[in-house]
Amino acid sequence: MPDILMPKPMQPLVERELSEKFTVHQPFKSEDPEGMIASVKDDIVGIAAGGVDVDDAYLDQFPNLKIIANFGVGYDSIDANACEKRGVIVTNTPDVLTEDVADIAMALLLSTTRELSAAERWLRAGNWEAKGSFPLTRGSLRGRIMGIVGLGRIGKAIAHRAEAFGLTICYHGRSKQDGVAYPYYPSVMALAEACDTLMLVAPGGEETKHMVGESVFEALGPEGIVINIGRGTVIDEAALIKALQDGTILGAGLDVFEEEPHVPEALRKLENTVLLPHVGSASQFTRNAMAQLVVDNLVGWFEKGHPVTPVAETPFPAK
Ligand code: 8YV
Repeated sequence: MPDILMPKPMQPLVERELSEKFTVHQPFKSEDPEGMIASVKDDIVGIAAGGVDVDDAYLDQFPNLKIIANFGVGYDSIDANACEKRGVIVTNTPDVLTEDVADIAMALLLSTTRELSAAERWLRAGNWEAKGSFPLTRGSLRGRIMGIVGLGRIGKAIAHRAEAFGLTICYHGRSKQDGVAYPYYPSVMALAEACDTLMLVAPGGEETKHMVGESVFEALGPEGIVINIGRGTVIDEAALIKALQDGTILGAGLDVFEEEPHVPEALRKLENTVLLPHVGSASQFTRNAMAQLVVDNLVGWFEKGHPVTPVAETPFPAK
């Protein structure tokens, strides 16, 4: 049976199904994880990766590696170009999480705009009875223009929902998309000038790092709402905290942060934020579907000769 490395714990489904077809090495169960990896490194042909940083130095350890199956649609923790140069295929888990993530994006938008978390805190603290009604919210969805950064599968599912809520949609991405009627803006700055609600669905990595900072917040203006469901690194978090503190924008709803699981205290103290612990895809239904896709990619490669969902940098067949 081919040897698979599982560097960190994954869904029980992955462990169960992989162990039927592969020899699975789980260093986190060993008293000497480093020693265990060193003893099998030449045998490892596949990696089932959840939250593992893969760069050239990491790849150097495994001379016979063929495939890395990532648990997650975002694979910014894996240097896919370095993998491509070595002929190592990278796969991710697209589609199966789209609807759940889009739901959470809308939940964050509603919670942030209508201050639902603060309203609930008000009730739980006994303030409704003691002090009366929760103050009227300055924010409302009515008349809002949503600028989506990253109109991929998840971005489109959010747009679909937002249209049903009566929002006007526009977008920015690497390029204008054929067959998409929403207005396109060639930069985040131009998009921010045209909208008041910024929905960030962009992938992580160097290309998008701190794409949203002080000038973008100023362009959004005092009614501005920022929602981030993609990767925390896309936002300059320090600049966001300042913009929220001084009223440059109205509020922010965040599912992702620059240095998870660390969330700066300044952000946690702000009443005009809604903060979630990266739960976009975190239902049992969706996480099981993602886990199954990790398994299917490894089984597909080793039993049928082709992965199910290779990433763009490592297409199959190779170009
Ligand atoms: C992952 C995510 O499940 O898919 C992604 O890119 O961000 C999440 O859905 C999460 O990173 C895994 O812990």
